[in-house]
Amino acid sequence: MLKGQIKEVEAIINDIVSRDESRINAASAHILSSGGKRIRPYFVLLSGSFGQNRHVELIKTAAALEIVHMASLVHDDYIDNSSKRRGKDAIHEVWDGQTSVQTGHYLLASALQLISDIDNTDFHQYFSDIILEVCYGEFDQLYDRYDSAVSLTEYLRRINRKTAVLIEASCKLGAMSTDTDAQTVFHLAKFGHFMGMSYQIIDDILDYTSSEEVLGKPVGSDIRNGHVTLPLMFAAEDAAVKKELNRLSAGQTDEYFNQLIDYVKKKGIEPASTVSRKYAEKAKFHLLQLPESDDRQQMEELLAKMTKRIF
Ligand code: 2DE
Ligand code: MG
Ligand code: MG
Ligand code: MG
Ligand code: MG
Repeated sequence: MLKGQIKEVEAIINDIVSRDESRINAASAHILSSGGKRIRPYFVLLSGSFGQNRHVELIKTAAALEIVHMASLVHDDYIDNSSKRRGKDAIHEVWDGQTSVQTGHYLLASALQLISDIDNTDFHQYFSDIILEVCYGEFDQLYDRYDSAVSLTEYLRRINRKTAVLIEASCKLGAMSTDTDAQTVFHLAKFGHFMGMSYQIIDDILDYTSSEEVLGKPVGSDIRNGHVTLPLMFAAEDAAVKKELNRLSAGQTDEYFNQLIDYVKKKGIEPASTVSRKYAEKAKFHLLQLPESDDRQQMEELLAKMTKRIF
């Protein structure tokens, strides 16, 4: 049943990227065809299984959230100057920066159109709030660039905004589509929040530990872009590393960055993984407050998959 629903979500997205022959549609189709795990749609649909099933709303919400995610990736790769996504050339590489900006806007507007079909103003309000949060998260990150003194609180707030908010929204909007009770909505939202935090910390770890072949996107780019993330923050608890980190700037040499990456691999990965695991455990705690079902079981399995993908 879930697979069938995901197919319906795919059909909506496909429709949006094949409206005409324009370059924007070709670029949107390009990001769509590069795959993706459809994590957000899965969690919308699964979270919608705890109350009255409202099929059309769930499918549209799932598609809209995936499209916002796609839009944010198109812009993210341009902002991060990242040449690959899911093993394929990024849009700004195949075409150019202007095309990537326009494609992101097009996808975002299409998501808004889908959500406005749903006759529920709470939905509209919440949906626009989360998009704003994602924008704020990226702004936070921009302002924190090359700031070697960024605090743990600032880091956690930033990853919440740029990543966890959207995963939380998948669970919350899925639940809200079904008129389920406030307690269920609460636990699903918390589950999504903690899973999203765990997930972005792993993304930040993989930027140090993985390879482009495995990840389908360039690695080692956070530090080169001046983004101080959790693994680096832990490594910098060592005074010698902290001293090096204080010299972080855009003009640093390859040798400097490679040295810092080595330090992080030795000292920062283990403690950052522990924090990620703790968030995953919190997510699981909230999930287990809900009644047992096959769908809950699937959510538990997805959580495990998403939060254990180290290396
Ligand atoms: C992924 O972080 C974060 C993505 C949020 C991007 C949001 C933008 C502003 P990463 P990876 C650009 C809002 C834009 C919208 C809503 C259209 O660590 O490692 O850069 O996968 O992700 O590149
Ligand atoms: Mg990026
Ligand atoms: Mg980014
Ligand atoms: Mg990343
Ligand atoms: Mg990512």
